[in-house]
Amino acid sequence: MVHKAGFVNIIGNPNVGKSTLMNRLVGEKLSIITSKAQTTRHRILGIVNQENYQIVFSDTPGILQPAYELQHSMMDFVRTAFEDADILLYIIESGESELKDQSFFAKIQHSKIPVILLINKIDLSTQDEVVGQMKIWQDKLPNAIIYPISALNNFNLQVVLEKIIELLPESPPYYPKDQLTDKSERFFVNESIREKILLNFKKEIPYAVEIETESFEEEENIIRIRSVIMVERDTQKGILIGHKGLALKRIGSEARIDLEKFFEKKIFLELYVKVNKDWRSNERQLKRFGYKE
Ligand SMILES: Nc1nc2c(ncn2[C@@H]2O[C@H](COP(=O)(O)OP(=O)(O)O)[C@@H](O)[C@H]2O)c(=O)[nH]1
Ligand SMILES: [Mg+2]
Repeated sequence: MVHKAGFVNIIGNPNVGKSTLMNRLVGEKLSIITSKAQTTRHRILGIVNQENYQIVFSDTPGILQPAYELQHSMMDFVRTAFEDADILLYIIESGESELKDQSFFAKIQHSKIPVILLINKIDLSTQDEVVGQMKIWQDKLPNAIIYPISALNNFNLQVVLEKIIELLPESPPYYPKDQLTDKSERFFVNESIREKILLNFKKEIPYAVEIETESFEEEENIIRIRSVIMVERDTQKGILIGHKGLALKRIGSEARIDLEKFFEKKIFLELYVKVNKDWRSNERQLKRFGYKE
């Protein structure tokens, strides 16, 4: 039997639907999704296993011009995704023109590996607009294979998956066949809490937040979790906790509902807030949170 396996790395500007796409292709909510840029901060693997193939998808942060140390690390994750890809999935939003970083676009143009360009969110466009977009992109990236899709509505994703399988190199699997991702249980707890903070707070709070799960204890009928939410300043701590602790309570109960689905078990989630001054610009803190080697 011929076995195929490879790395299929998803890249693109912020907010185009990279995480939605990976979750759909893998069939699990591995990456958090919001309408805000910089929702995804890490490179997250999602592995699809079948008897005769293994696809290792990578979701990556949206491409941006980094302004502080954390964002530099985020772009390092994008860079590594270019280096080990067997297939690039370059995803754009209907109507979008340029990548936020020209050097990344040049890498796509000169890529020696197959590039699949996905024009996403076509549920928001007319048929004529989609046809026009496909023409424009075929000129810009003559070597790319182009598909219009709607990740949200699961439209055309089966066709994309079949193309990926066709293009996969012959190789033994890279990961055990029962493995779904490279991230730990604690990582998904942290991300779930961060998603609720992104959804509940405007402005700078979500960008100043990092979560650390201090304990994760699985018992027969329940998982007991204690996580700390770190912010950069005292004022942010007050906002996160809210009047009579209501804001924090809401984050906790929304995250718990998602985590009970994800782990298929009852969850007890304890949250508290701590100030970790300017962690986003601190090399040592970024290492501690897994943003740097
Ligand atoms: N209308 C529409 N919205 C989408 C589609 N795919 C993703 N979105 C939305 O676009 C936003 C960003 O999605 P996300 O997957 O987090 O994008 P990422 O930043 O590229 O990872 C979210 O609000 C999604 O619900 C789509 O096919 N159609
Ligand atoms: Mg994302």
